[in-house]
Amino acid sequence: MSQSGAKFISFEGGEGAGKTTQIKCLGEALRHAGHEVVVTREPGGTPDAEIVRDIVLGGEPGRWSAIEEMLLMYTARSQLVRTVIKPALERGAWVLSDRFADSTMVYQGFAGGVPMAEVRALHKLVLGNFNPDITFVMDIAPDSGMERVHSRAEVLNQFEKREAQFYEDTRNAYLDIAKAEPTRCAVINAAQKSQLVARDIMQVIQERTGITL
Ligand code: Z5A
Repeated sequence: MSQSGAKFISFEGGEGAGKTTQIKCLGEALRHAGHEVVVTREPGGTPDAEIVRDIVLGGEPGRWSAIEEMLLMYTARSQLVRTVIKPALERGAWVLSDRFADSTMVYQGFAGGVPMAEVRALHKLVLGNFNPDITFVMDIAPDSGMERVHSRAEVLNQFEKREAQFYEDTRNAYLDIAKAEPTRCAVINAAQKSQLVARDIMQVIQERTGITL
């Protein structure tokens, strides 16, 4: 579906792993190499989906059941894919997404208790076989990631107020997904300095797409 080698790339991982930082860096490198780049995030990425983001991330843990969260995430995702991601790929832009469907599998599935088969069935219903070409799993110990989040001194969202075990579960779930889907996923050591993380990401992009950055 994408034109002239454009790729859909998602960044996944725990809080404070550096996803936003690395998307900025990769986006700049791709633009410098002459590519159009569309950066988006989940939940969010369209005006309506940003409203869903506020609804689903706000408040306290337990405000929504995991199934309710999953439905809200897929409602927002459906519109984002239909109105932003697919059109961008079709005109040859690279799309970099701060989180995508693996987040639902990890947060609402593995950690939230929605059976994997149900998450997969909803994905199939809403998006068919549509998935990122490359997913970077930004791996960092939860304590280190949360330290970065707390040092930003922003208001914490309801996912950032959960018990320590939740963050361990989500980290392990991401690593399990990466192990099961090595062709799509690449695990990146996100605990390194930003420049080294960026170097590892560029290396994977070059190896898997053949472009030079
Ligand atoms: N969620 C869900 O449950 N189900 C779903 O389907 C989807 C999402 C799509 C979105 O939160 C929440 O939604 C998420 C899961 C749930 N749970 N949480 N929390 P969000 O978008 O607000 O938060 P996030 O995705 O976890 O992003 P983040 O906390 O902003 O972290 P980040 O983007 O990975 O990191 P960053 O902003 O690039 O960096 C964080 C800080 O660390 C910042 O001050 C940087 O300057 C610093 N940083 C970055 N890299 C480094 C390195 N390498 N060394 C030192 N310091 C660094």
